[in-house]
Amino acid sequence: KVDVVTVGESMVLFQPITDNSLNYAPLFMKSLAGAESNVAITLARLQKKVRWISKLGKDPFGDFILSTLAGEGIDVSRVKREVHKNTAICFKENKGYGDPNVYYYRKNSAASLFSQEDVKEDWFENALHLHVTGITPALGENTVEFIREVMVFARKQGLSISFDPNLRRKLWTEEKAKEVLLSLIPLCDIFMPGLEEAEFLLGNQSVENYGKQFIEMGPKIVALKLGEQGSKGFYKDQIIESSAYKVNRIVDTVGAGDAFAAGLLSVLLEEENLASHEGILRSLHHALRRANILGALATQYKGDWDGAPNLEEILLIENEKQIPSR
Ligand code: KDG
Repeated sequence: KVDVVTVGESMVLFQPITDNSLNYAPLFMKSLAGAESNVAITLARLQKKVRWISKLGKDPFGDFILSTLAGEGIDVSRVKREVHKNTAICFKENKGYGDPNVYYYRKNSAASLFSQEDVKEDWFENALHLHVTGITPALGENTVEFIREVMVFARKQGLSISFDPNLRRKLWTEEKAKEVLLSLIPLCDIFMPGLEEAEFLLGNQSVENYGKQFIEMGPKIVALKLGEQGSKGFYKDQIIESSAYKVNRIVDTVGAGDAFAAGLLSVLLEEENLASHEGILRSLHHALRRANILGALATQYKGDWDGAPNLEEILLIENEKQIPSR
């Protein structure tokens, strides 16, 4: 059984070893970025069975991404390697203040070539849930139709679907982003936007109205990420509030939304919790709390996912217990 399938692009991530502008940085460390693989790794650490599907170049960077994800216990058997295409790369600039800057080198990458015809019969074999983001449709000429097909096909196969809009303004025009992201919301069961994304999609409104309007578009559950204010869950006419997990200093905010998504899914996908109305209400509380904790912890380390806790650790944190040192 596979708990979660996720489809999207991963990139090799380079960031200066010490906080510095990219202009003058002399030394870089190499890691892995990609919203969907961030979610995949965090879920795998929480002992969920995860399948990550993508296209990679047949190059050393593709080898690196594949072996890292396989090493985290993720099923990469459906990944396709493209001989004449590159694996995408990106650079993260963290000057030690403000949100980091991300520079992409991903145009015409292997994954940007995804089209409808790539969706394969065996992608969702034995799987319960699909997680996708609004980054994939922004990547290439055919990726809007591709992600739509992925969602429609997964639904036909009986999977539930979560969707994080992950608005990336550098990848497409605001007009196109708004039109496409809004059109994908009715195809998901769990929608998880941030406050800024809600405002981008629906204009300036109250948090309650955002939740209400997204629910009216079709998703069963909406989890609205409110940063330092925690998060709010919407289910039918219920609103569940969850306060933020306090951290002392923020090192790097990139990857926090993905950690949130993994935390939310890891609880909501416990079968018995999604089976009944009471179960959803009960588990939404716990799901939002775990999501808030994981999101906050993701701001404490430099990479997107590198410091993500395992199940044993998150259970101790949830119960306000010390994590013993190894
Ligand atoms: O959510 C974090 C991602 O933004 C980062 O890992 C890179 O996937 C990425 C993207 O396209 O921005």
